[in-house]
Amino acid sequence: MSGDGVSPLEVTLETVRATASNYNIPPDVKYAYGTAGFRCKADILPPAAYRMGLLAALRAKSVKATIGVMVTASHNPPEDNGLKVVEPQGEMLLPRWEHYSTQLSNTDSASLVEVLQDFSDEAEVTLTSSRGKLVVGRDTRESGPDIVAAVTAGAENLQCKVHNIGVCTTPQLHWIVKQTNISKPNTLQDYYRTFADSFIHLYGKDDVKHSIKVDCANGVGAIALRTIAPLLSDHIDITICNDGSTGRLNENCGADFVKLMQNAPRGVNYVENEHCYTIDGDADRSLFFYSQDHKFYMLDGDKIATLFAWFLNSLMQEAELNLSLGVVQTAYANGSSTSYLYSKGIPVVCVPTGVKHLHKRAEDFDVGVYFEANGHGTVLFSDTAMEMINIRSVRETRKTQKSAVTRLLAFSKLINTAVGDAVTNILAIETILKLCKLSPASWNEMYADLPYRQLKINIRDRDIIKTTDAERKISSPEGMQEKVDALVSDFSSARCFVRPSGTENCVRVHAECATQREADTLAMSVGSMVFDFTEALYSRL
Ligand code: NG1
Ligand code: ZN
Repeated sequence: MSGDGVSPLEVTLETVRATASNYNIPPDVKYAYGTAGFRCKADILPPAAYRMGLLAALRAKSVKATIGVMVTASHNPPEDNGLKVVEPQGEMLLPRWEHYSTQLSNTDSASLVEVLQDFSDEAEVTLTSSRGKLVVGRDTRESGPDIVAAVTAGAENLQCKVHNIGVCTTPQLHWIVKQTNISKPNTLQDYYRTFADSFIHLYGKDDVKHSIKVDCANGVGAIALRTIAPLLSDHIDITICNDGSTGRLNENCGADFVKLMQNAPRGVNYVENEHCYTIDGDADRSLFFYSQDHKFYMLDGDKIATLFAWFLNSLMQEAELNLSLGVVQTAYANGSSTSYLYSKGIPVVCVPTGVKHLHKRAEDFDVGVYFEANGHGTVLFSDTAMEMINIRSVRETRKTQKSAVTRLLAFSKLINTAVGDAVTNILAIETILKLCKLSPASWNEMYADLPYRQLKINIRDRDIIKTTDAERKISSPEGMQEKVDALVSDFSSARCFVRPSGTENCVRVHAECATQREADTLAMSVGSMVFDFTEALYSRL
């Protein structure tokens, strides 16, 4: 009790009551913690952001560690924003806490204190405990500072210390959170130095300096690349395109645009066989592209996963390391990539969309490569794997084995294992291509992509569609999957699935067929069926 008889808890709750009145939820707004946290129009986000500040503080207290909040809407248009919570080792928020997040973000200001107390009881956290810290970062969106201010207000209301690292990429924030919790160098400067050194060590130096071009989607990736490029300039030249100085974020450029359009981004002048990359608005995805004989080729997340898995598998075999290696994909993975990996004896697992599902499953392997087709992904090395690789790198005396194990160790240091990282993945790809003397065409020819088409269909309420079997089948509304099956059966070798997006207000239809024309036709007919089917349901309501 303080001198006037008011307990510290009462003081805290009173502060929350007072601040919450500045963050009332607008009428008719419903927030949901989806595939990548909250995403919506930026102007309605601050009330959710304030509540997430409270929740993040609770989470930090409950794990007695540093956790993170990243303010970004990744590939969404500039007027959107979003935020997600990062767990102590850099992973995505636990499902139980996602549920708390949705609940708390929809709690009106008057009931906030009560719900907060319920959560703290359930999670066995003392609201006034001073343990745990929060690191907050944001991408380059104009609305970022207001959202960060709202998160900070929430966390500070619960006396949680907030470290605002300002503008950063999503993977940098994840890395900083992880490094902080394992008491390793943890600043943005450390990030650049660590990965630049790892790259230089493994990539080496040639008489001819290679050069690459990167489409930065007019986002934060341009800042990260501009900072790391001078550290690498004796080894590789990086040209930054779409750096945000003229174009709009994610408009006609960026990894999402390139993947969906299957076309080059605007603003990149490239010549035949030049190594080009495109990344997204918060720099956690990357794709490779090049042209040959005036034709555009894009190598997506599946191609990157197979390149990484093939490289690591070869090194593990050469080093005679008895470790498990597997690849985790989603339903969007191109069927050819899965067949290719199987043909190489590499196990493949399919999980629902969203990095959190892939990351978790990849932990089951000693070396787990995970990628979404859109370019999100990384490699995880188990403690056993790292221990074995470290010991062998010191003790191994045979030349071939020693060289393989040394490369494995160096590669593991070039990977941001906290989360998929466009910048470090670009450096890792360039390294593999150089060490293995692979041209873009020889990498691309590892397998031929099956033609596909992905469409976004706007229906009134996307949540009406529920899926099962790693999102490959519709479980509800009843009868809709049968209609998809019937449309698919018109083609000799086709695959198609439908799922509600977790980040945009749409339903995604994905079709894969023997020819592009068939894929386009199938996607369109399934898309219009979905629209008509749901419209008919509404008209009956
Ligand atoms: P949704 O909107 O749930 O499909 C999209 C991507 C995911 C993931 C998240 C997070 C596709 C088909 N989906 O999710 O892979 O990247 O955004 O950014 O690309
Ligand atoms: Zn992203």
